[in-house]
Amino acid sequence: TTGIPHRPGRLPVLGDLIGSNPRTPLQDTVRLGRQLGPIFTRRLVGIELVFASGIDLVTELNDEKRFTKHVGLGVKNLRAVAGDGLFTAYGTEPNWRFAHDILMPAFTGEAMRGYHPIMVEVARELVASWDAKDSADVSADMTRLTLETIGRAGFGYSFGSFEREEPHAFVTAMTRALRFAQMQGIKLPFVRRALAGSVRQNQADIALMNTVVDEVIDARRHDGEPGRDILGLMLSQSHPETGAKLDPVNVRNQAITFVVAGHETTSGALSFALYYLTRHPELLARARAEVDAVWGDREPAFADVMKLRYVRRVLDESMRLWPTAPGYSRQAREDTVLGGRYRMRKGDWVLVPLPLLHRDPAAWGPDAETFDPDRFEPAAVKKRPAQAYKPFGTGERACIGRQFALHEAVLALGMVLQRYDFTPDPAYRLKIAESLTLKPEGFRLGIRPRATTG
Ligand code: MNH
Repeated sequence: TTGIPHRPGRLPVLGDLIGSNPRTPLQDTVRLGRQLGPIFTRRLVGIELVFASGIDLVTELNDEKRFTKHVGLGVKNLRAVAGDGLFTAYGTEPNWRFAHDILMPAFTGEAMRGYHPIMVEVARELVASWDAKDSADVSADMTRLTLETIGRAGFGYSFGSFEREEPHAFVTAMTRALRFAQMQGIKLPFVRRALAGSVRQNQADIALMNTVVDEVIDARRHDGEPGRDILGLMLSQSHPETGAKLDPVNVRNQAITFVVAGHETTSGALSFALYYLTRHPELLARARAEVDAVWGDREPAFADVMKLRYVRRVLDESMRLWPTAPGYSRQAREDTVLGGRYRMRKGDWVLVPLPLLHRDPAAWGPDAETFDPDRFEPAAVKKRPAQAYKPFGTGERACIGRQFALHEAVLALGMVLQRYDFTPDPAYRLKIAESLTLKPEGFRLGIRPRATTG
């Protein structure tokens, strides 16, 4: 890492700890990266991280022949909760490809057609809940929508998200277990002591998650038909060569993985989209005009959803500025040299902070910080480097749920634009909460059914 820029004034023991806030590691990295350029390092308590965010370096890192996903740092800590589930599996673990092959049919266009009525039903519940109030905590309600959607569409299980004020016990346990897992990566003495005090709570949380998942699986087993959703495929499909089925522990790990990976990210994307639309009334008017022209006041059929090209671009552009899964890591398959200068041994790895890649002026031009959905018009996309936009990751380990998330998000955004006028709080300044994912914090909107519709 010699020769790679870092924060000026790095200290011998504390490294770059000064100026870094444990609650905003990603936003700190973005701020630093703006000063330091396309590759830089941060040293934090005993570990030195390398970040590469320039389009040329990322284009190299995304080359699957030279690099592959690195399961380390935050992702590795999650193995305490999600084990060998798809997201946290090592590339060398046989269960990764096995589960990937079994689950691919749950994410085809045909599969989306099957999920569509369920997604509409959940969006209808969001609308019903908004009809009953005059303002909404946007991130909280989008999380209700996305959690409910993955539960019902993927597993035939309802968390009852719109019926309750407090989160479902599963969600409380999951959130706490994820936080515990993340903290295990922090070697500071006071953090270690705090963790030691919550070991029992953590055991109880994991036990509760396992119990819920096992109940969902048992209910499906007694149903007779396994079905073609995520759960059904995991229970019924066997390996084409060996005839083996996914082992029960892996099925549990996948269930937890899909609930975690399948809701926070989509929820954040919807929330950022509503934030940007309500900040730019002229763009909101364009998006709504599209909904009115394409859907009228009807509920959308499956094929109507992706006809909302502009609404889709609003989501694309929101995930450009704030990709809700804000980065990924890449490790060298063999000894190599990155960017013609930086020597990497086999296994050495680099982080890709997506908000920086997505604002690199070399790929996006001098106005890269401006919100402008027209960047995603086909002609504009064609002019950009292929690797400039990666909100769903890259290569073989890219997001399996991309189509699912986009169908769900375009549908839900279309339905709320169709039905509501919004009054944003002019005093609100975008504040971003970081957990595994990013979402706007404290973002409320006034909501009122439009005069022209029911
Ligand atoms: Mn998703 C992997 C972003 C929605 C299930 N997802 C990834 C990765 C990114 C990502 C980035 C790659 C991470 C890495 O390289 O380490 N995912 C998103 C975003 C959204 C999203 C921005 C919504 C917007 N993801 C979803 C949904 C599901 C899902 C919805 C499930 C229904 N994602 C996954 C799984 C993986 C993944 C599973 C791991 C895939 C693998 O490694 O095989």
